[in-house]
Amino acid sequence: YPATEWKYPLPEAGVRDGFPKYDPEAPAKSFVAICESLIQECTKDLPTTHELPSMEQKWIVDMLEYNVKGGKMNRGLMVVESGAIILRSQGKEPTEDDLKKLAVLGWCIEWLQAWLLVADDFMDSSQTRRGQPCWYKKDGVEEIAINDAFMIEMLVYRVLKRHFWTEPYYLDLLDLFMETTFQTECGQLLDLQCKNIGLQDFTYTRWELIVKYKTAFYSFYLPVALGMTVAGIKDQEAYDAAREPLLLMGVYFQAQDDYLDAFAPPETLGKIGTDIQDKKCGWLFVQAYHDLCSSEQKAFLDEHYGKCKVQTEEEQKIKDIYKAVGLEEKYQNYETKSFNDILAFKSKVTQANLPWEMIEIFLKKVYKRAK
Ligand code: DMA
Ligand code: MG
Ligand code: MG
Ligand code: MG
Repeated sequence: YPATEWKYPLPEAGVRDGFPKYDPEAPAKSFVAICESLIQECTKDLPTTHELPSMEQKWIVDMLEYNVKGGKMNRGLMVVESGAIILRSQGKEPTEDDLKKLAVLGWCIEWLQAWLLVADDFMDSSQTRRGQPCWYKKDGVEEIAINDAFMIEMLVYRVLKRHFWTEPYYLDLLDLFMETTFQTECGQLLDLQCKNIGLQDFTYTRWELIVKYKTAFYSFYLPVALGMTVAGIKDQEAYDAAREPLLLMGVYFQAQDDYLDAFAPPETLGKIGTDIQDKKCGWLFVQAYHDLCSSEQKAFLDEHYGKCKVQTEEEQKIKDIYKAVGLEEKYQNYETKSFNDILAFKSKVTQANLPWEMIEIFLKKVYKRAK
């Protein structure tokens, strides 16, 4: 192994013995404690293995602390919950180490999301995230944020290597993370290219394509697919059956994100919406522009959408148009419809020998969320 045998400690048995327990009674708190162990573990040897001076080692620790924590941790906790549900459905009560393993994979998604967001905030010219300034906005960070995003991305693979190298499903994990990252990057490209196309091409179909790729795969399919992988599921049909409703859930989740971008108070949301200034092909815009606006309202959008600055009068006027054309009600109806569309997958999922509960608990968590 040209890379692994060189300065890289192979994962020993009991690699997670010193980690705090995952406690199903206090999921969020114990999950965060495991993140702490991971940050220590993946940075402590860098001065010897990678000749990294202590200033840079400290940079990485601080950068991780700043960017991987403070989120809702939905995706990460989903790995543990779905993995545990599947193991139980197979008649195996998850062991302490099973739960730790699932939590480590949960943090791998949270770290994946962290670097995607560091890059996303830079590309979307955002100001705040999770109630604090975006990383690239910090004094002394700026362009270093680009390398930091790549750094977090690769730390995920170092965590995977240390914890899963000897598992029979190690290659499946790598494949899943790499493919999901590529899908997300395709989605981000579709999202970002909107600045180079005309508003008439901001269709509902394009919106669905963007959000399926930029959000649904990594946010909903990946967590459950990881749980299934750890539980030893190899049947391709089972993954296909899980993927369908989970992608729908992801699309619905991004519709919520787009709605909240305009209408949720930034204090609740932890971020200031930028979709109008950024000329995003968002859920609200595609409905308003194509189906609901009068020619006057449409003319206003043509003149100001993607051109006005954040938190200005023009931006407010666009939000007023969204309200005036009845988008709040349309959104409520969309929520109900999505919820029912996802429920309709119950028989397909159970036919693939998967516990329906692993879909249902996440649906209930995201339905009608306010942040
Ligand atoms: C986020 O889309 C997608 C990824 C892959 C990070 P977004 O820009 O709407 O997210 P946010 O509203 O959180 O900036
Ligand atoms: Mg963004
Ligand atoms: Mg974005
Ligand atoms: Mg958004």
